[in-house]
Amino acid sequence: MPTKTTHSTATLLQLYKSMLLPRLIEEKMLILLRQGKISKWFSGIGQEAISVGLTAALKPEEYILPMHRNLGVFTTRNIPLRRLFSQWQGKANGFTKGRDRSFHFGTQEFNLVGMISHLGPQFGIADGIALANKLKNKAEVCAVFTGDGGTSEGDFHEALNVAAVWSLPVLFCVENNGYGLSTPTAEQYFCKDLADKGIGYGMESHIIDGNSILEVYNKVSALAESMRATPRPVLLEFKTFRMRGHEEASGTKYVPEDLMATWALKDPLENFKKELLADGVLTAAIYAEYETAIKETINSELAIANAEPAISVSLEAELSDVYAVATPVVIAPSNTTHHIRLIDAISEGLEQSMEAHDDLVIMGQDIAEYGGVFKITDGFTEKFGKERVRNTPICESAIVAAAYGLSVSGIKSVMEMQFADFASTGFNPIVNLLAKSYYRWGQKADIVVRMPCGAGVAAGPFHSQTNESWFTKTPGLKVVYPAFPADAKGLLIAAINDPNPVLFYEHKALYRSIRQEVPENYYTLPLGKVAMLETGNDVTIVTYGAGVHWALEVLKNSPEISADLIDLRTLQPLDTSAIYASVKKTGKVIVLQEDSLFGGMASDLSALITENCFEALDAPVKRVGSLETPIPFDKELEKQYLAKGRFEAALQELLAY
Ligand SMILES: Cc1ncc(C[n+]2csc(CCOP(=O)(O)OP(=O)(O)O)c2C)c(N)n1
Repeated sequence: MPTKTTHSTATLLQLYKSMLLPRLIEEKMLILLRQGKISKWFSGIGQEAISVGLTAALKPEEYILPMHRNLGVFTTRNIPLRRLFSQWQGKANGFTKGRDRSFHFGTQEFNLVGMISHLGPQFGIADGIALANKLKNKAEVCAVFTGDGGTSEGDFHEALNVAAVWSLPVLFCVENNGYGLSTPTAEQYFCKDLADKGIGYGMESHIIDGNSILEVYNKVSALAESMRATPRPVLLEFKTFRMRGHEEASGTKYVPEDLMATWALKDPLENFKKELLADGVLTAAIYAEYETAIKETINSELAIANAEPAISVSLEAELSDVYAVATPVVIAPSNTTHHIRLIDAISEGLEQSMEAHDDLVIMGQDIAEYGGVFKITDGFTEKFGKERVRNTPICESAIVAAAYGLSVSGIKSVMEMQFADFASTGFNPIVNLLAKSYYRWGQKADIVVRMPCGAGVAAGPFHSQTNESWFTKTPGLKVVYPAFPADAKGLLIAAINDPNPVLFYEHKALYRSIRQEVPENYYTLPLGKVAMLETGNDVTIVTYGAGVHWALEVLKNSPEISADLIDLRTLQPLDTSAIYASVKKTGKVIVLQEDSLFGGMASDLSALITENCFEALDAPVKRVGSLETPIPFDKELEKQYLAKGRFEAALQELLAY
């Protein structure tokens, strides 16, 4: 381990200056906060050695995922201060167009991925970035930060586990600063040191004095070098202390004074300064020069940020920045077809996508040699290898976040939820990380989450849900729900080509029961377009998924009903113009969904139709959905639960209105 004497004077002074910069910025920000010029501040005073030492030890191209106390990461990556100041004032020259606050930002320009408030998803993102590095044969590490409080989140455990199983070169950096908001560490975890948690994952871990810049710099430099040569995750616990409140407004009343006094003596900046002065590396004159220069820079950069006008409020800009826009790849279906099941069509679309995108990665539980519980990826490992067809531990949340990490690194991925029901354990990163990413910092989340869903298979409350409405209401997500093999294949290929996060619903009861002629080539169908399956004049039936087949059955048995039958195919974005045109023609509409009725697609469709087609309606919009109960296991109970049994009567009632 190198010591102080093995570093050049230039390196030592650079490390000192790099710590002084965030300290002086913070001191300035605290003044501005008191003057009401900035709104919220999370202080990293006393913890600078960790951010600065680690960032200085890594290469600029290596990704770092900081948290709310890591100003030193941003400054050591040399982000122009004017841009940081603009970010904190919500101005355009920041990194989030005024859409996200203080440290919730990342920038590809500086290889930084910012946090979301939920803390935990950061860890899984680091896994994804490290995986991308491995897949691209890049000898790079990735570092992710958390506080002691964040280590209690399930995401922390999932991400460590995944990184260990996959030997990912991630530095998991825990800044143990004594408190998580007001909660002391004794109420946060029960092991002696947080570093001990590495043992449970078979992971190397180290305790580092987080208030010693040289210890941080030396140990991280050595570890990073070794991890580049031998990729593996390492858990680092930096012992330090939070010298100010959780955020400035919350104070530190609950922190014992003697603890504060003890740690004040361990101030990383002051102690390093003393050492450097004692060794003659730093002199009073050099110090004065640094301080003056940094303060001048802060003031002049702040003046530039202050002079920048407030963000201009544009409705159009807001609405157009929710989804990444890319010219869709349009490939026509071939005339050569074969008669296959829905499940085969999905498998074929996936396989052809793996061929079309040679870096596309599929991740999911039991999807490799076993072929997935539905056998959709059967034979894929032989063809594409285990690196691209990855079995995952049962860690939905970390894998969704890892998929995002792959996307940050420019790699597309498809994640298979074993059952759509289990998306609940990956819910947070889907709705908070993936969905909001493009809007927050222009970073696409190029991910398809496959969702085997639906009832009618006597699978009970936890393997039968069709939970699309958990996601259709979240801006930033696309939701696709095909009912036929040819649609499923073309829409899946389009979803994989789309740069946005897409939830792709596949109904289990249709997997093996619905067959169709399906084009054999690699082709796309447009997202956001309905299919008009039947045309008529008396009523419009709007449905999707299994509902389409229920409606077709009723129409087949009642040829006297003249109906437009609309298969939505995509729920988000929604093809409203096709729906409105039909309703305006027929004057009556029934919306059928498989999910329990309240709060589902049918409710919003009903509201939209009422608002937009009221004058054309000859009857109230009718909604049909399943019962307001969990989904029962017994076949007869399930039959009673499902909307199917009530659809025909509701349709007749509407026609008779
Ligand atoms: C999932 C979630 N729960 C709670 C919070 C509220 N919260 C924000 S930061 C924080 C404390 C974090 O403590 P720690 O990880 O130790 O980091 P520190 O602030 O001490 O640096 C809490 C409770 C949150 N943001 N996200």
